[in-house]
Amino acid sequence: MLDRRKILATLGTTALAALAPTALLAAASIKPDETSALLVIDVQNCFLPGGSLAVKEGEQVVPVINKIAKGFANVVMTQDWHTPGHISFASVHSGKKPFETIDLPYGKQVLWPDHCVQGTDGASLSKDLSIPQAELIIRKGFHKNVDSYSAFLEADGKTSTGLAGYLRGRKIKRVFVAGLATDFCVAWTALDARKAGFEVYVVEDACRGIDNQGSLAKAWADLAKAGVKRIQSADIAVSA
Ligand code: VGL
Ligand code: ZN
Repeated sequence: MLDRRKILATLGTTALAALAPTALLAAASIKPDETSALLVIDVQNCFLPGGSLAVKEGEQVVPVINKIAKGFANVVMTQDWHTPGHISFASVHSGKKPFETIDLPYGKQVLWPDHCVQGTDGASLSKDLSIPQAELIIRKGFHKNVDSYSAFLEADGKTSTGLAGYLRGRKIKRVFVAGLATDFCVAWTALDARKAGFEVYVVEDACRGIDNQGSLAKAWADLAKAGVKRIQSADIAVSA
């Protein structure tokens, strides 16, 4: 007959034996290769503390992104890059306030505080990013009458930024998306990357969201439905 201590010991061993290999495998199980690219979305001063459209805890993505970037030979960064008086700014629509919406020819548009105006300090990438190997910086949202959350397609749903062509030309098959904000530019970029045929991962702890009227939960639901994989930075193998 097994006594209580023996049962516990047996359970303990079995539980450990069952769990340990999985736990070990789960750590850093994704190894970026030469067909993988990290997309670092809009880590710009306007979205960081003190910025005009500051994302809560936005600065916390920077060390996480710097760390995972070491695992990638291919890194593309994006910059939200609006004209002065851009159509997405609440300030150009009389009687409208930031975070309200309007209907535009291409659909619903959330209105924002003025942000990421071309050539301003707010539009600069964070000086704390440390990704010297980054190959391309893609700017978006530079047409005055069309917004572009996505790094692939403007909000009219048809004007390409050229990013899909660039990635295909570089033989990239898998993209990892990180940055700001989870529920806008990160999510729209990830969804369009899927539509363009890439395998797509969003690195959750390397992103922060704005969460305007349930937008963060909706974004994660849309991403899951589209087959985008939700991972953590610790899932990515960083050192060779
Ligand atoms: C973004 C709102 C407006 C973003 C850009 O980078 O997520 N959000 N423009
Ligand atoms: Zn913007």
